[in-house]
Amino acid sequence: MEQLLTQIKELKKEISAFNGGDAETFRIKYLGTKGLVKSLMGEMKNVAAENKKEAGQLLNEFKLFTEAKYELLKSASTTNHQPQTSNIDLTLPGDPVPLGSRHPISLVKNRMISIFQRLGFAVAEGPEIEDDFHNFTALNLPENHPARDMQDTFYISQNPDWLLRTHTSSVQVREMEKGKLPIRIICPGRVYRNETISARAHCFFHQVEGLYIAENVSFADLKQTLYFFVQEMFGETVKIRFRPSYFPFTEPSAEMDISCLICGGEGCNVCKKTGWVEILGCGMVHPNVLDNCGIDSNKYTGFAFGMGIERITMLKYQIKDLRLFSENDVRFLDQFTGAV
Ligand code: 2NL
Repeated sequence: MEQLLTQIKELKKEISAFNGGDAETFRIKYLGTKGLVKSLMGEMKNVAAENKKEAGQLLNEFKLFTEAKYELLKSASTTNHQPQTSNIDLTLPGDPVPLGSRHPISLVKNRMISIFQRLGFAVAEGPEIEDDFHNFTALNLPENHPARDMQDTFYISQNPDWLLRTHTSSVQVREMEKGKLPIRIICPGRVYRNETISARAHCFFHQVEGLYIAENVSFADLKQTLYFFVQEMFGETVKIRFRPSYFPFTEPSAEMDISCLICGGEGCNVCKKTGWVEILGCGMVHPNVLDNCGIDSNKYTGFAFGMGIERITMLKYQIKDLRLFSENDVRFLDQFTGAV
């Protein structure tokens, strides 16, 4: 047993230091049918019965050690002995590496940001998991408003209520709470609503909301800001119109349409023969909202608006199914390589 141990120890040293030839020489010397591993195995019959188990383990471990060295020599020999000449034409262009492209939602979002930045709007961001106050209460939504329903909003917990924000207005509430005026921000980001998924609805989408609060801000400021936006986004010939609407957080409230980009107002399928397509909701910030956020509604007024980035993107690129945005199909995404 003692003798076997010293023998293995010596051989391991020898093997570790082996560099006297190629892998095949090594294999024949140690692992071949007449190799040293085999002959050591043969010694087993001379080991006393009570030591057989331990000796067997030692020999097995030694065999694995030797095989590992052989594998190492084999892989080294394939990398070291490259042929001196080859048929590879080094002047051929390489295989192209697919670079990917910006997602259409990001393209449109970035463009929207840059348009509003030119009007002095800063970008504000906030959490996607919100509390009830910032998502609903501060925005003048009564306790029993249907948007608060489990059917419409994803709740993470109830009492206290934590939820996935249903709009980025919550970010604007957080900005107003900071108390630094005037405020001129846009809030891009992902929002969540509990909807049945279809070509027109999804359980999440992207929004850009805008908020401008200062002294003497008027509806005329709102109209001019949004007119500038659509001209930059869709071209100078685009027309706008406002229709009265209702939101709990604005008064008065309106929906804004643009003249149909497909038929130019003549009437087609996209505009359902009306010549107009709705693109956003807006209004003057409700005094209750200002008060809820600690802003003096006697001194300050403001306007706000909100729009879906998916909707603007679908109009701009004539995309007919909302689900394409979240399916990661490269045949769809590839088409936006180089787009702006
Ligand atoms: C829509 C309509 C709108 C707002 C969002 C807003 C935010 C604050 C105060 C007042 Cl903090 N209003 N946001 C106002 C009117 C409409 O969005 O259809 N969005 C997709």
